[in-house]
Amino acid sequence: MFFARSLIKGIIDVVSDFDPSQFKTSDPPPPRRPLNFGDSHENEEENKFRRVFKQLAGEDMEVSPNELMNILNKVLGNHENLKTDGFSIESCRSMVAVMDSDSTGKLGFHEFKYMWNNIKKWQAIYLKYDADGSGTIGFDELPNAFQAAGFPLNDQLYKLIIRRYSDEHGSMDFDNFVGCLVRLDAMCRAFKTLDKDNSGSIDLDIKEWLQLTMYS
Ligand code: ISA
Ligand code: CA
Ligand code: CA
Ligand code: CA
Ligand code: CA
Repeated sequence: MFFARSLIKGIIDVVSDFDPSQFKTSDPPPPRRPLNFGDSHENEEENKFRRVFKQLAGEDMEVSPNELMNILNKVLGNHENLKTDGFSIESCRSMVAVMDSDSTGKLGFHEFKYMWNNIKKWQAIYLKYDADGSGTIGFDELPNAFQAAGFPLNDQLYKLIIRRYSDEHGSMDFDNFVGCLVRLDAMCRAFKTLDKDNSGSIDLDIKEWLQLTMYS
């Protein structure tokens, strides 16, 4: 009886500690479907993605920063409404580093798929929140766009992000938008993993700090 009561108290504590305004880094669960309905379609999608991945990744079955740059810049060719000066090798090296959870130096199937799905989602947000149709996300459009992407930040952080990722007029183009969100998403996930007791703060020593910041 005591055990049951403390278990229920524990659950209530967890539920009431939950802050819905927290950053949303993980994908929503897949929509419910009746059993055996839509499965073949889903497998077909997955198979198609695997086939494309195999071609992109080549012999080693992993996507290197160079391979990533080529893919992204090729796809950009089909999107004239996204203003960009193209993905640079440096931004692709940084995206691979921050997404490379198994430290192979390249993106495996699941690492790549997670990132691709995010880019797909963020592309739609980019177009929707480019309210003046300029092709870029201006400083006045940025808070709504980032909020829609699951990152309701404060003014100080928006300013810092604009300083780092936007041009001298405060406009962010598409490759910078994606580079910024890949990093923001990954750093939030890293924080959540390290903040095991969900206290909102983490404790790192110098080596852990350098591990986190020097390969990201
Ligand atoms: I760069 C880039 C732009 C758009 C990468 C991916 C996407 C999403 C969709 S799937 C597309 O291929 O057009
Ligand atoms: Ca490869
Ligand atoms: Ca750019
Ligand atoms: Ca990897
Ligand atoms: Ca705009």
